[in-house]
Amino acid sequence: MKTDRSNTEKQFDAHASRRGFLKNASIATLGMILGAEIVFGNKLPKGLLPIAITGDQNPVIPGKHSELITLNDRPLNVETPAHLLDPDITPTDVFFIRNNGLPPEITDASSWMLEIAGESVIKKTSLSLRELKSKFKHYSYQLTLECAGNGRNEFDPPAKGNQWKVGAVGCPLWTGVRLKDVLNHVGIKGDAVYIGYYGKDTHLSGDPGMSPISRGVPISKAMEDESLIAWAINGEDLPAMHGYPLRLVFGGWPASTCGKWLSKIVVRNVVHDGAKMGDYSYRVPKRPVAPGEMVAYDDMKIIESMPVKSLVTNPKTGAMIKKGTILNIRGKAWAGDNSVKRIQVSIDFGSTWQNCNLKDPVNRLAWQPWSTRIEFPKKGYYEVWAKATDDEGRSQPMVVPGWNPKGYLNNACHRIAVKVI
Ligand SMILES: Nc1nc2c(c(=O)[nH]1)N[C@H]1C(S)=C(S)[C@@H](COP(=O)(O)O)O[C@H]1N2
Ligand SMILES: [Mo]
Repeated sequence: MKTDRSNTEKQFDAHASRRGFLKNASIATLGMILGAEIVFGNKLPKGLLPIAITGDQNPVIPGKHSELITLNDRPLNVETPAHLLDPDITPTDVFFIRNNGLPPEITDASSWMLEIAGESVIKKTSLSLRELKSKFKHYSYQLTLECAGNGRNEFDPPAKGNQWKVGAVGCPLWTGVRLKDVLNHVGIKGDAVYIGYYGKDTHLSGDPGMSPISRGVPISKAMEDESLIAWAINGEDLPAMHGYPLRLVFGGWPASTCGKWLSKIVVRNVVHDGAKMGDYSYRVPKRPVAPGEMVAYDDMKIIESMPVKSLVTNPKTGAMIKKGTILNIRGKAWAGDNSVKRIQVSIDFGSTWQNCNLKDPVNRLAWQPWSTRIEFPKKGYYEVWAKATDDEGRSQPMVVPGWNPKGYLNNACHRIAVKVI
């Protein structure tokens, strides 16, 4: 069980370290974080920080909904409250942001090049963005991207890293070309086992020789129909923070595989060994471990398809309902490479479950909208819990599952609070 104390301490630590960095930042830097000049910034009393970036009030991030929750501002990490994920296609202005380094500043993408290299490529090739768009057929898919650390805030002992609650997930419409069409065009050798990506963002240390993240997927995932090199989200160019002008998109796998500001793909004859492919990064123990246990790196494996999970997106937690009203409840469910077969809700803390209506995905690897109607027996406080089951019969656990060193793969049931008055 998690104690209140550890939770409070965690929040305090995160708050203190953020403030520590910001305290030393110039007004110009603070303005850059905000994406707007701080007018009268020179009059801000010493020691006071703009409330829009301390977390005391939501930040104003250009192009983003004001209700998003900022977990870190260097690098920028921002999550979505569950109720904003209610539309079937996630709008760009609510889609979460996860950066490991500092995004590049790209104003002109007309000369953007994508290099395809690595031991298992037949001929090292460079393609311009224009060639990519003109040489290959375009495809659009709705694909679910979820950060592997989504839900990390519930692990005890706490796992270091962004304390994501439920909202590091979304399912926008992506447009681009199939990675397999590009790889087949370039030609890959029979010994290819993995692809890796490199992007144009820079390491937090400022060291130009260090990559903030360079991950990838096995060749089998790379060659799937829905694996895209994308330039558009919801019919528009990718915004700067989501990888303009080009990124990878692999639905159902840790979103860390979806390289942003994509400039190079390597086809490897070994498992890609770029930044954040080893140690505890995006890896979980091969066997169940005790909470807090020191796990040897050799006992860790790379996370592949994400586990079954769901969200209640309507009503918003904290909803007040008049006695006698039937509540129309809605949400989304997804299951990595699998599909969701069943979704149920409980209003009695998991004692009994009611089946919901569940739609098919619009395409493979898109999340599935669900809905039902709930009647509450009397006035009082309730929680609605949602539980999805995938097509192989695996269900979400009611409480946080297997502890792991970095706090990945928490697919515990989502809970919302409802008061019947
Ligand atoms: N180049 C690059 N690509 C990246 C990252 C990054 O820091 N740099 N973050 C990864 C991680 S951990 C996630 S969860 C997703 C987040 O994508 P988004 O910010 O568009 O939501 O991008 C992935 N691709
Ligand atoms: Mo991530």
